[in-house]
Amino acid sequence: MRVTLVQGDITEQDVDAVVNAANSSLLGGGGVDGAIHRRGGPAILRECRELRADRHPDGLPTGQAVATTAGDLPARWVIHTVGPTYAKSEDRSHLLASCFRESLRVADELGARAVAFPAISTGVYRYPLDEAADIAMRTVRDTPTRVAEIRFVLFDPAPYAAFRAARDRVFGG
Ligand code: AR6
Repeated sequence: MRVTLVQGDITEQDVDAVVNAANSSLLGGGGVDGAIHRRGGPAILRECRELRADRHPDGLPTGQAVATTAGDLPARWVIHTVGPTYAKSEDRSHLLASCFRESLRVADELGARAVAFPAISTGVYRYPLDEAADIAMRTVRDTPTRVAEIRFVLFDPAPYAAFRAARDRVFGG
């Protein structure tokens, strides 16, 4: 398994599956979620509504993941996962780790070989970048998977630098 880093837009990645930093409604939002639905077109939202009605009437719980097709995106699938909001008073790192573990489990079920992840929870959900990056790297290191490439796609220079430093810490520079 290779861990790669790209500074760019996750909706443009030519991979088997892209992971969406969704919310539990599965009905769209801002950030990565907004970009994926905008670029991917209405097919993704249609499938999200069906998943919501059939399997998650109360919403997708934090830390879990589900897949839809990817509509007009270059990828074949979107794996929607719900990160935790950051709270100083409570350690929610297990929920963020669960997003990566569950997304890789779904990727294995789909047979995806290359999977792109955004910096889940570090935008609207305010998780500190360095912490989120360490959790991401440690969890992908410790999760057995048939995925051959895990590509972290960071929009801006600051998250890119944080994830690169975390990769060096966790995997050795
Ligand atoms: N490609 C890659 N990274 C991006 C892109 C993009 N196109 N757009 C933003 N980022 P966020 P969260 C970065 O807020 O914190 C939504 O409303 C962004 O700079 O997308 O998990 C959902 O519906 C940040 O570093 O996800 C939820 O309600 C990172 O992606 C909520 O936001 C994640 O930011 C989820 O919040």
